[in-house]
Amino acid sequence: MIHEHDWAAEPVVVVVAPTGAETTRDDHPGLPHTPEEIARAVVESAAAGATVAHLHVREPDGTPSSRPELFAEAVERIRAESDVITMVSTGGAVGTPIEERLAGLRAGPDMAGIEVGSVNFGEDLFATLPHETRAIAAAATDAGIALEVEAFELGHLDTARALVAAGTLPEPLRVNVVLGVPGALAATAHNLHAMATAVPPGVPWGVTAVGRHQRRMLALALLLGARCVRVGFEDNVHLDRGVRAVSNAALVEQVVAIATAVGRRVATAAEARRILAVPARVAA
Ligand code: KMH
Ligand code: ZN
Repeated sequence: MIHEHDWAAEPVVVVVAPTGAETTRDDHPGLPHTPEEIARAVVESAAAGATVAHLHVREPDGTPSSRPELFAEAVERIRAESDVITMVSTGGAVGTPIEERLAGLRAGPDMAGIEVGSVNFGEDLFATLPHETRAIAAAATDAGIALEVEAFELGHLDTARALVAAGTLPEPLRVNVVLGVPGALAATAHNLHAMATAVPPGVPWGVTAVGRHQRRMLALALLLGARCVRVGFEDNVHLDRGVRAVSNAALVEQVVAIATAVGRRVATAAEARRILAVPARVAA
């Protein structure tokens, strides 16, 4: 829900998604592959203002992976050098089987994404059946991992609400609105507004916009009161048309500049934990 009067009152959480599952080194030669490269990108992004890292892992050759030890190493390295909130993907790559989609949870991250429905994804189907959503929700809840719903369509918000009512998704609900996936919700101002107004009151919502409209969609999200904005090579590798970002951190710098220009302060790590209701970690 959009709160008309407090759009600037809360700082904005900057999320970095450094790798994803679809971007390749043809798209950007600096795409992080190894846990060490992923952690370095996250730590650099943290210095630029990011306080959450949305993580996928790759095999050393860049193949999308869900090996638990790769997730564990990435999470461990990030925690050793920053206070960034770690969030693993349970979406994986298109076609990743559910057992593998659960693998990142074994790394003990602070958060995990969760899909509550299916969409076309380019030429593919990115399928998440109800029993798969239930499996992810149960595994994350058992492990004390906070969940963020990845909403690719308006109906996913309805489903998320129903899952909370049924006790399948624990409260508090958190939502990331995803725009610009070919075959799903397009990156338009109308769609962003429709999604933002459909988020239940009090639920922190963020925006991910895939591709060339990212900057404009995130600028609009900042004005509409989004609590989180996401950048990173998972979604887009360009600062501007034909201008590749030198690093994930450069994309963070750009969105921080946009936030500052429209009067949104960027959240500290402690503020990000408060906004997302993710408890501080107790030192092991
Ligand atoms: N790679 C996409 C098929 C997520 O992380 O939850 C799914 C995805 C969403 O990236
Ligand atoms: Zn992802």
